[in-house]
Amino acid sequence: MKFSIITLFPELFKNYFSMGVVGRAVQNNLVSVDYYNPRDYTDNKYGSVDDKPYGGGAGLVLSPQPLIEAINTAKKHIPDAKVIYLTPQGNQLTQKAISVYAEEKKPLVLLCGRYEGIDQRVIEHYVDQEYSIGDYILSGGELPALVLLDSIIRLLPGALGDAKSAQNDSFSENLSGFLEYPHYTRPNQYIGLKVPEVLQSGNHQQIKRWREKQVLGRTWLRRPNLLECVRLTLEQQELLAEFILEIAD
Ligand code: 4F9
Repeated sequence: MKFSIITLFPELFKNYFSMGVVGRAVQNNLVSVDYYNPRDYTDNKYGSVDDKPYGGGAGLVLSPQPLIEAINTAKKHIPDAKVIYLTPQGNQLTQKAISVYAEEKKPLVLLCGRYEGIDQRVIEHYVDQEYSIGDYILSGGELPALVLLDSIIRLLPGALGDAKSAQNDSFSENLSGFLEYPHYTRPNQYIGLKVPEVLQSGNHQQIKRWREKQVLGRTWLRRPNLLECVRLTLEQQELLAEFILEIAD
């Protein structure tokens, strides 16, 4: 899958693309990444990429010319690419949207803003989709772009060592929007802290039941809004009732 990143700070990305799951995906040619720095596309002699906002106000706005030139260059290399702008004004980025991008494998141009934002004409005429990664303000779109990249790349076939481990994650289609059960590894006792007995029992049916109960209970406790979107089976309702009784003790 091809990604083009439009950023004033390409160096911010390079370490991330050299390590871990994402690094391996690049090494194995599952993913290619190109950078376009608006700084390299300015047509003014000062090489400036930003200017004061029309109408007044604090901060600077990224000028249309260097951004559009960078987008056009990226699109010339990859004509069918979709342009995504990372902004708090965008749609909430969800696992659903991420999995659609990973399945389509269409090339993406990720546009990263800085300062107060980018000229609205770029958004209206050159951006296909706007995404927010949450209701907070960052100093630029680079971290949200990395979040989007990471979440797509790990879903690409062959990116994860263990093909199954993507499937069981919270929010995967598979668990359809529940949180995950808790995980434990050895030792079974550490500074007096114990691993739940059932997980050491070897009884796979009981383990499965306990995990399902934790999935439901944790979602109910921590993210009750997620339960509004699903209809629990009778068995799930029973498990959840059991969880609620157990934490009441
Ligand atoms: C983008 C924050 C997407 C959250 C971009 C400042 C941003 C952001 N989600 N904040 N520039």
